Amino acid sequence: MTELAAERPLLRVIGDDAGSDADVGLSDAELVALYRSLVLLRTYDERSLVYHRQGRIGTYAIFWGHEAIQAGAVHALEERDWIFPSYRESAIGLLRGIPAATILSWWRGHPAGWWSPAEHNVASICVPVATHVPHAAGFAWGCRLKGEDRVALAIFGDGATSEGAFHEGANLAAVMRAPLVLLCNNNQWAISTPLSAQTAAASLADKAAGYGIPGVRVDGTDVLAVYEAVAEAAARARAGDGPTLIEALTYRAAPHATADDPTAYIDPERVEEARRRECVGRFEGYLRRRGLLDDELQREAKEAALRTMREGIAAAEAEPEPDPSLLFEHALAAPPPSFAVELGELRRIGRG
Ligand SMILES: Cc1ncc(C[n+]2csc(CCOP(=O)(O)OP(=O)(O)O)c2C)c(N)n1
Ligand SMILES: [Mg+2]
Repeated sequence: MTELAAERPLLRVIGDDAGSDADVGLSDAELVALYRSLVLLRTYDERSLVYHRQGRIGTYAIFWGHEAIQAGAVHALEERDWIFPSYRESAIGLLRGIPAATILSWWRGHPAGWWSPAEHNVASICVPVATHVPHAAGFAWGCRLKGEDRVALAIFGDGATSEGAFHEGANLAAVMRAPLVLLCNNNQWAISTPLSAQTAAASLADKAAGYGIPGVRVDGTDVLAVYEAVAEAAARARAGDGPTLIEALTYRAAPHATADDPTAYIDPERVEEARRRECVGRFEGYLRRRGLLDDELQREAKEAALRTMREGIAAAEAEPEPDPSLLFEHALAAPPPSFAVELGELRRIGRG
């Protein structure tokens, strides 16, 4: 099942020692900034799991081990480029200045959890699988028509590549040469559906040939490999050469979400292996080999991220309870009478 994917060569930059490390041309300051982004995402994810267990946020989609895909991609883009995330990349906006409180509010189901996409160039978190791919394709095509120098990045999972929306978005973007980067996080599971049940293709990157676009495979736990692949794809898109499909290979080392029990289906040895090769530790090894990371920076980056989270959850919890009438507003121009009855019931039982 998973051997299929592992057999093929992957683009890698981070090696196992200084002799096998490569260089992507980032300055020391940029490498450290990338590290801080990784630590922030890792800390956000670990604290969110705790907040969920404490009943402070709702069901949460864990992205432990997938931080390199998100941080590598964001650092490869310009601020003016747009990001279209799925639920798996819920916190990617942190790297674009969206406050932790806003994203935590989203997971609390609170209206403070939404932002204006145009403020941060980050679209809303997309829960319906793959439906943001055509959004990103249309957006990218629109930018091209308007002569705007912007690239759109859509991040989605292996399961998303089986959806009609993925096909429609990829095909349209390719035909229109839209400046789109299609970044697939192939974590080899779609909840309990393994990759072998998802596709008969030898790799997801192979699907690119059907759209007439380049397909690239990278090690998704290597933040610099992701950076390099996305930077090249974005440059191609900017030059008017259209989309690229990047398959970032990982293995899901955490439950699909807090409501899932993967012990019923996952291979525990593969999980162990994925946890050993996790992306933050690998990048820490790389930075230490280059003399860019010491214990003090490591401690300080973690403390800064923890502070962001403490302040974020405090601010999210300080938001006033929303009025339940919001549940019924902005949906229908002419609400049916049942809405008023249901709102009255909510108020009667003290939920408003
Ligand atoms: C259109 C649609 N169908 C089904 C679901 C239920 N669902 C939620 S996550 C998921 C699996 C998606 O797997 P993948 O695309 O590999 O992303 P991952 O969760 O691994 O990041 C499914 C089927 C959904 N959210 N949207
Ligand atoms: Mg998946």
